[in-house]
Amino acid sequence: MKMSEDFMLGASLSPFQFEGGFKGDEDPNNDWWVWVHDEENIIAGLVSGDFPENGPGYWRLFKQDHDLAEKLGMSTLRLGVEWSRVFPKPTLDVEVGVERDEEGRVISIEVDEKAVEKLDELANQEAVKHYIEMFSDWKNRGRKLIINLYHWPLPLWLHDPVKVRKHGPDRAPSGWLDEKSIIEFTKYAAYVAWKMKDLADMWSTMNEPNVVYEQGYMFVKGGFPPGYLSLEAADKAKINMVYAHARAYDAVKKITSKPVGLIYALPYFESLGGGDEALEGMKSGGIYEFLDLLSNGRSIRFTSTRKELAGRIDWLGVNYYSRVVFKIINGKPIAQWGYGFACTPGGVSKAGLPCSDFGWEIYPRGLYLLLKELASRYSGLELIVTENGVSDKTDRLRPSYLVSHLHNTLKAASEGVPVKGYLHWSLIDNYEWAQGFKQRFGLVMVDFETKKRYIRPSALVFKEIALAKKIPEELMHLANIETYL
Ligand code: PGI
Repeated sequence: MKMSEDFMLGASLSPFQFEGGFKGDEDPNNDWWVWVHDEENIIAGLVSGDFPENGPGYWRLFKQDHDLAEKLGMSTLRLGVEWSRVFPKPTLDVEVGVERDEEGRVISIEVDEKAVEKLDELANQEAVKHYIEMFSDWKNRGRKLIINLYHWPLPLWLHDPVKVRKHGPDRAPSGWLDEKSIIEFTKYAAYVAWKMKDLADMWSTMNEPNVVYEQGYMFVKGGFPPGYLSLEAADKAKINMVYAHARAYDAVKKITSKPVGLIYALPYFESLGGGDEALEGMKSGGIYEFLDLLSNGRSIRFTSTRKELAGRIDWLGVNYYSRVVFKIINGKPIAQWGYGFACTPGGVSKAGLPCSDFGWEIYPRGLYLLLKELASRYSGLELIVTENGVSDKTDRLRPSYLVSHLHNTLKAASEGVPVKGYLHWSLIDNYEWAQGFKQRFGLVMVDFETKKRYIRPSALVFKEIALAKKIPEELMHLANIETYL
């Protein structure tokens, strides 16, 4: 199957997971840093005891990694900026014009020139310069760049996750639970857009806000900060993040005409035998509410259309790894063990499909079904697969994982779904959050001791496809994951 001439084929990276690796390059000023170093978290087994400062060292080795990406034929990279590197100290005192409705919701934020100049005085200029150097190095190779502004760590001055875990959100800086985060995020977004506007072909405000509020406040055994169980908190964080995205969207759009989007975690939700209505209800209230609000301003929680949220998304980043399977019991969807994200590491799912080192079922057809579903729900919205990959240390499954998912992406495109690119997660092995270094997602392997990069076979498969601008016939056998059992 052929790719269109301008199809964006490449990889995604994030700051926290890739930058660390060498002494002097650490960024200890964010919640994730404190969280993964916390002794109690380590002893409780909430986090691995691995540290990001022992990571692949992209902050220093970015040229080498861009060489690799170029060699593998990548046209596009999604890179990110770390908020806490740019603003290690509070920006709270920088005045901006905040407008609210009768209910107190933040409907507009004006970050004027004076405010941007103040932010410039507060920013860590060395870090800003370094990001510009990294991004320019990629852009100067004539390639495309997507800049993402937030991939999970929050500056410590906004969020103290250990205090929140121990004492609750009322007695510590509480991150997305505090409405202030909307305003501070907007300042940060405006500032970065102002500094780097010529470098990005596309902008993304956030990576997977849904994972942040779900893992932070609902599935607290997952090892994400602040690990504070409260459905009320999850909902508050969710709403504050919708508003933060919308206000940041407005701020970035004022500075550049480039498309501004959002990256979202989108498993494919499926039920075993019927009950689609119950499942649909759950999807609308859960996974799709955030995106519905940003596209048409509507949600059952509000009585009127939220005009200050509607139309605030130019493109949607789709992070797809696996599915979530439900059985409808007494009219309620109940998630099923043995499928999707809930499988045995290295095993076989109940559907007979292979599972990754992480225990995630490999279900490429879910990506096709998801893209079709998104295209019909958000008609006309441009989509990019911004993450798709597999934890597979030995590269046993990755070649087939890659080809089968790309094949399903191109199949959706050939049927008219506006999917404009496929970015693999990831270029190189990196720091997998609470799991540390044991989950290996790289097309390229990293020896974390020596920081040496070694090309895995799947990287060569990627290269063949990138150079041919299609999946060559000789690789099509890999599109069928079942044959690799
Ligand atoms: O786990 C692989 C990658 C992470 O390394 C990325 O930072 C993150 O954006 N991944 C998988 C997902 N999201 C990302 C899919 C959703 C998910 C998130 C957290 C599933 C389980 C835990």
